[in-house]
Amino acid sequence: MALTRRHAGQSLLAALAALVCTPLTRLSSVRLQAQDQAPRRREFRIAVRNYSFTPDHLEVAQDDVVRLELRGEDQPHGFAIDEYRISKRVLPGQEAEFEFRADRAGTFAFYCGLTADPNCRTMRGTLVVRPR
Ligand SMILES: [Cu+2]
Repeated sequence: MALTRRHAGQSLLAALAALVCTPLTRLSSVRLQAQDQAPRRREFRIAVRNYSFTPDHLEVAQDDVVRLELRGEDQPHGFAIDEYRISKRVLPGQEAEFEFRADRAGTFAFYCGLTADPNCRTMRGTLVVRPR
């Protein structure tokens, strides 16, 4: 009787282990993949002053929703990314905020497109969108 009960107990444990452990392992790897692939929201604050963008290097994953807050600090500037058809004005003492979905992978230049001040041509930065 005692032997049967112990045997039944072991079988029950084995069955529980098979039921609980295996699906959990699979579930957690599925969840990890989902986290890895789910579009995220990314926010960057960029100071625009002295003919430069700070930071001047942004890195996101493809399909992330990217929110940029540009803070103008000295004179009027612009912020443009041709491939994403983004062209914004950044005025001194003001913030320009906007969002876009980074649906194209690659490395893209951003720059100030104002032509009145020749120094604006030196204003450059890079957006890297890693492919999913
Ligand atoms: Cu400028």
